[in-house]
Amino acid sequence: MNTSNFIVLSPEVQHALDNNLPVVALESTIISHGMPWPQNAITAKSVEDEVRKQGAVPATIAIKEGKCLVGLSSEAIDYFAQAQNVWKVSLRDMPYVIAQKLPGATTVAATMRIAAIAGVKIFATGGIGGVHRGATATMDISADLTEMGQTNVAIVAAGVKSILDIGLTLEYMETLGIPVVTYGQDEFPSFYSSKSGFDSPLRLDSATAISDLLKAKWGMQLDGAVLIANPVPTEFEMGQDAIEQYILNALEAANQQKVKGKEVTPFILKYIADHTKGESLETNIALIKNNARLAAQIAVAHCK
Ligand code: PSU
Ligand code: MN
Repeated sequence: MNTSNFIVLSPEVQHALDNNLPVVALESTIISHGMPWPQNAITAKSVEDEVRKQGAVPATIAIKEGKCLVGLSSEAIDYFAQAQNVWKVSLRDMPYVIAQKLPGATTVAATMRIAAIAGVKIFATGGIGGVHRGATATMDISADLTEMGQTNVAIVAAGVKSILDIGLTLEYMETLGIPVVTYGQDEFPSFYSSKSGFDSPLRLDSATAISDLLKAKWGMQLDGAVLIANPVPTEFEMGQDAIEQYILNALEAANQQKVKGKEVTPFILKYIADHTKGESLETNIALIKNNARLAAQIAVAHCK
């Protein structure tokens, strides 16, 4: 396979790609900047197990010593879960972190790009970045969206967190030509909750139907991502009103502490985790495992 000099596939991922076996990409920002130790390492490994149980190969992606790693060892997961100096790497940070040989955890945007270069088409995560509340003034719009407008990877996520402006995020995805498909329900989910108050633009009810949509999109050279919104399982759902108050408090704290740029999303996520006594963390872990399962089922269907 013709991969770039900057990409290193694990033997397991290399073998799977060489033999057209299903592979699911996983991001590392959620490990280094999205959850506390040790739940982050435990979750990263159990997410990989969920992918394996469905008959696919997990490819967790991160950057180390000048290489984009596609497929991490258990030791490497522990490293990214514990090290204090790991960069949060979106697209604009990639060349610097690679050239300076710094350790980097990849966001949705960076993970997608590396996955696409390696030949991995299906990607599971918790939530994507999007258009922030107040973006009409701050212009804080995640590079995840622009990357989704151009790179051919399907992302399974639990919708969009209401730390973002969900309506504007949906509008922006429409502008970029990104199909938004909710799995198994009509309403677009909002991460902690299966509800958001917004209709999903599209709905499909099986992994095979989703794989067919991917084949039609990319077969028609309609480049870019598909967002597959997978609602959090109801037993782990949090009430929309309860979470809204924490989000408002988090946004207020970010504002007061003058948090800016790439620090905004991790700050808000950490604030919510710290102030919900672990309930949000439990929900987060459950939904990412649920996303890994669906992503693996889509990857399996897509290889047929
Ligand atoms: N939203 C979440 N959980 C996350 C992130 C976003 O609910 O872990 C992470 C992802 O890695 C995402 C990144 O790609 O934050 C977006 O950061 P920014 O808004 O700075 O682009
Ligand atoms: Mn931002």
